[in-house]
Amino acid sequence: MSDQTYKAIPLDHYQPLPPSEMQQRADEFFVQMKKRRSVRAFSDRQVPRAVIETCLLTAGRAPSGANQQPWKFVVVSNPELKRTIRLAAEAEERAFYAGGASEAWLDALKPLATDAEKPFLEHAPYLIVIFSENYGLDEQGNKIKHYYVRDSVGIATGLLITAIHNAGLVSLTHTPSPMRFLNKLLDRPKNETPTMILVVGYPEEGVTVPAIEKKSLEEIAIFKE
Ligand code: IYR
Repeated sequence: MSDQTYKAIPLDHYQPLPPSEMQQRADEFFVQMKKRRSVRAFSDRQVPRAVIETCLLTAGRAPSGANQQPWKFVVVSNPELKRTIRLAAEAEERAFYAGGASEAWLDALKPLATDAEKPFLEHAPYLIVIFSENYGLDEQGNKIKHYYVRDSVGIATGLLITAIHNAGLVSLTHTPSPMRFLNKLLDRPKNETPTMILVVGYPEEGVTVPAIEKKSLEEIAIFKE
């Protein structure tokens, strides 16, 4: 048990913005984020590793339960390893699409026209495999309980997706189902659970995306004034 509290330090760099500038920045950010789309076909054009590193540092700034930062990002660019992941993911996905998934699930997915073929797992320069640390381990190997793991990793993933978009790259949240095979392929211990593969790179030339709509403000927010 920890018997110490953190030292309190000033909130540095905080500068409130005048409301007009606040609105302008909120608007500009929204304009940028409206352009974010999940892309399912990637070019094999290389991405500088330093950009990925900085985006990961941004993800690592996410708030987390008790500041436990229960995430691990395994960054795969090795072509043979990407191929192995593709083959394993496609095997799972073939079973999923052939009836492993419920009728209702396959029905919900139908408009997106996805299938078991995942060539992007080989074409994209980076696969960021995101693991949740369900519990920690102390020096003696005792389990340390982690709190709000899914929420924390979800927030970090959101920051990562935003950082990648902001850097001018595209991504896809890919969730082969089930995906425990990733522990073995990537040598991760059993306290870590894979939550998704974030596929990162440039879009394939001429790529199309589905004409989906996002909900309106009225549909997603309720104000009690
Ligand atoms: N994991 C499958 C199926 C899939 C599931 C959902 I929910 C999606 O939004 C998209 C796909 C696949 O990647 O094809």
